[in-house]
Amino acid sequence: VSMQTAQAQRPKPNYDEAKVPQYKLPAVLKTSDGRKVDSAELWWKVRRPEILHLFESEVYGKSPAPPENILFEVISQKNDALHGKAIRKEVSVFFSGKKEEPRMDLLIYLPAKATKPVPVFMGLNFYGNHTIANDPEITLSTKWMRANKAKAIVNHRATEKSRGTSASRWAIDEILDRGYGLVAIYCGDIDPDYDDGFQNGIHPLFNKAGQKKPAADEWGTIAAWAWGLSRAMDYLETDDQIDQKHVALIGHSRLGKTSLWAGAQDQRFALVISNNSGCGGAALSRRRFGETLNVINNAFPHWFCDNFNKYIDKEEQLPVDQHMLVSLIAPRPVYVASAVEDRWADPRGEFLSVLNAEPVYKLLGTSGFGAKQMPEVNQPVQQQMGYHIRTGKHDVIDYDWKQYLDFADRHFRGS
Ligand code: GTR
Repeated sequence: VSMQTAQAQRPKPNYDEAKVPQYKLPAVLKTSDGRKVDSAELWWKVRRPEILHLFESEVYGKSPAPPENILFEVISQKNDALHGKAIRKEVSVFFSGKKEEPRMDLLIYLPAKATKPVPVFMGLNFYGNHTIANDPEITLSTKWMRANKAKAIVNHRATEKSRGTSASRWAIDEILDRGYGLVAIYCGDIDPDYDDGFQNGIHPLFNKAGQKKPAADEWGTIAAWAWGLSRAMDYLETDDQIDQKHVALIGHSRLGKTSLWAGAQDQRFALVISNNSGCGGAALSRRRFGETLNVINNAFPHWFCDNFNKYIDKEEQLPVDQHMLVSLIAPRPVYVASAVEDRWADPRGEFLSVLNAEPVYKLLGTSGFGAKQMPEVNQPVQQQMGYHIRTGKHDVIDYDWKQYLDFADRHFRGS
């Protein structure tokens, strides 16, 4: 799709429920050859692989297999970080097996008092690991960042003043007090968030001979970020301070789209959280409410695979919708959160994805969702699937973390 044409035709966002088009969702429990999926076996053997393949080829793009020579190096460890409260480790992951770029850095906090392997939340961040906590000893990222005055980014680089500028999004004290660890990674370590034709970041490492950029069905930036989360999991599996069976993924917004896609593909992630992920995340594309395929693919041409452009203004032709993305996480616990003022992300569309994925959760023998209608504001619903819509804006706040920690307690600790 030529950018100019699509831009010229770009419609105004719709925020009127009455103007949501009539739509029919693709059936999640019917195989491509028309069979009703009425057993777990048919789901695992036929339908789930079909859906996974469709998201790979039409939405996010197919990612490469894990590299053979991945290298991990613990670069720092302190057992009395955060005034004695936490163990802090920094681990570099070298994707090529050589100590050179591309490299991603994991920042790991674990409760200092832990006597056995701890469950962790793992999430990507927007502006570097040094932004997520008020801890002056975190290594300051030197990577490219999107321009942002509030984050004290100067010439696309972090500065000393950038430290802690995203701390409000990470409830670190609460997480540690409740016995969980946190693993943070800057998304730009995996792929910088701008459209450069995939010259930087992880993509070039996997080009075939003569290949200049990913093919139309190969990984975009969201898929690359998701792939990076799986490589972080490869490291966690080697770290005996971490309870590898209880790794929860969390992501906000573009990084919430990413946590869903990572959790869909990699079943080692035990629980998946999408915070305000919106279009291309939890929100149903067919509703065309707030952000649409037209807007997102023009504003961020690098996020999805090129095949996704085929469905701009033709959402009804998509062979999937985002409820099917949620269904790929079944039977593992999944939590989707919305915010009242985040209409751009279509809160109702996010809720409806959970609701329409529930039949798969039920088929696989779980309690499912437990809501038939959108719950009241600030009234979370939590069973195998969780959802809330809270007051306020597009953000991650302590209220959200409180629900995620309760949800993790329920599923990881049976309380
Ligand atoms: C917006 C984009 C959304 C969401 C958001 C974010 O510009 O339209 O899809 O990803 O950015 O990541 O904060």
